[in-house]
Amino acid sequence: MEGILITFEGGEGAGKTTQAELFKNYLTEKGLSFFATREPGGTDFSEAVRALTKDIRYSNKSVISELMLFEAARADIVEKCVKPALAEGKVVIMDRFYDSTTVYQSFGRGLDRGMVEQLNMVAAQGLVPDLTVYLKISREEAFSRKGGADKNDAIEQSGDDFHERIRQGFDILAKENKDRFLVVDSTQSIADVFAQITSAFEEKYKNKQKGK
Ligand code: T5A
Repeated sequence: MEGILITFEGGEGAGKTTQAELFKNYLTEKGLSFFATREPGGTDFSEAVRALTKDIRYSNKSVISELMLFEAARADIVEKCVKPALAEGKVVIMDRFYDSTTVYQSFGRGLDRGMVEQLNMVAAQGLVPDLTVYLKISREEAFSRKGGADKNDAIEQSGDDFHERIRQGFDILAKENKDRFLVVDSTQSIADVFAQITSAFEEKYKNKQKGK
C-alpha cells in the first residue's frame, strides 16, 4: 500500500507541533512506521533555508524571494524524504505543507494564488495530503499560549491584519477541500483535539487499505 500523508496546519501557536508529537507516539504504539518532518525544514538545506525565512535582518526581502525560499525548502524535503517514505508505505507527518504557502504568501502577502499554487505543485511533485488537520484558534489565544509573538521572527512580526488574513485563508482552504481537511477547534484540551485527529486518521487509513 502507498503511504499516507498527513499534514498539520494553522496559525502560529495553534498546537501543530504538540499534536504532531503525540501522533508520532500513537503511530509507534500502533506499530506503524512513519517519517515525520516540518516545513520549512527537515534536510540540512531546508533547515538552512528555514533560518533565512525567520531571520528578522531580512524581513524587508521581496515577497517573491520569500515564496521561493519556502518552495526551495519544500522541493528538497519532498524529493529526498517524503516521496521515498510514501513509496515505502510509511505514514508521513508534516508540520506544515503547501497550504501554509497558499495562505501566508498568497492570502497573507498578496501574491497571485494561481502562481503560488503552481509553484506548490512543482515543489511538492504533485503530492496531495490524504488528511490535513487544521487547528483553528484566534491569534490572541495562540500567542497568549506562546507568551507573545517572537520579536526575532520575521513572519510572526507581520502585524494583526496579516494574521487575520491567515485565519481567513485557512478557513477558505478548509471549505474548498472538505475531502481532506479536518477542522479542529484548538481551544479544546490537548487530549480532546488529539482524539479527533486519531479518529479521522483511522477512517482514512481504513479507506486507504480498501483502496478507496
Ligand atoms: N510559513 C511556513 C510560511 O509563511 N509559508 C510556508 O510555506 C511555510 C511552510 C514557520 C513559519 O513560517 C511560515 C509560517 C510560520 O510563521 P513554525 O515555527 O513552523 O514557523 O510555525 P509556528 O506555527 O510558529 O510553530 P509554533 O511552534 O509556534 O506553533 P505550533 O506548533 O502550532 O504550536 P505548539 O504545538 O508549539 O504549541 C504552542 C503552545 O501552546 C500549547 C503548547 O504546549 C505550547 O506551549 N498548547 C496548548 N495549550 C492548551 N491547550 C491546547 N490544546 C494546546 N495545544 C498546544
